[in-house]
Amino acid sequence: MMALVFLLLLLPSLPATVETKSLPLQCEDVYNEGSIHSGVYTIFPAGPDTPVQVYCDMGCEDDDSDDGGKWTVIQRRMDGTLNFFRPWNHYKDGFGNKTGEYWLGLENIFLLTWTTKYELRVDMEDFEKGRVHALYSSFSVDPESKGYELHVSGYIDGGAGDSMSYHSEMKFSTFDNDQDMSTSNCADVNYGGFWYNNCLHANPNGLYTWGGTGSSTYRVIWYSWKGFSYSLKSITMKIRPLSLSDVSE
Ligand SMILES: [Ca+2]
Repeated sequence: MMALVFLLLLLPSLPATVETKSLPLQCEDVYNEGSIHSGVYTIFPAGPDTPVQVYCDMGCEDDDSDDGGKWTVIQRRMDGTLNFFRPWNHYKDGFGNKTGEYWLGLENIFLLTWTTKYELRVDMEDFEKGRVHALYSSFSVDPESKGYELHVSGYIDGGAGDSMSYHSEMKFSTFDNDQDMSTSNCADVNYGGFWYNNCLHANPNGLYTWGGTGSSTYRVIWYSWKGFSYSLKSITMKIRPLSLSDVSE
């Protein structure tokens, strides 16, 4: 009797398991299926009907190879060619070109991180060939009903200092959806969309200004490395299921 009940419970779930098995959820799956080179791939964070293009940083092709690769890039600035001063629905759905500058989209980031433990690595570069990073052993984003609230912790220094913890437990804000802790509209004042607090220590989606001087937090800021005026040459936010970090490095 028990065996029969078990079989009946098991049977309906079998076809679905087989059907979705080969669809990569994120870049680690892409890598494990044999695509070991960095580039643009299709992933399926929300299931088979909603393919999403993403840049996969597989490592081992540049001097950042020590980070283990298999990263899903959720945000990238590199040349200032894309406008990041955008409304809520753009940040929710994602925008940009996956071969260049882009934002993956809050809904996709939420779908990836709400069931599996992820780590976050932020790579950045200045205009004097300086390269640093910040690693966080825990990264997740709540559903839209909770304002896509950010949870980031477990900072590990890579020379950049910790400018993300200030943004943890914050909801996401855009100029048309102020969910920050300031009486002002942080997204509007700082030309971006982010998990603004009151307002920021990091502004990866701010205005790209090729360096800069004077206190101007609206630039592409990572305060603990370059202060509140210097706009970074490049910044990349990338995530990976946490279990992988145990076997790499
Ligand atoms: Ca506000």
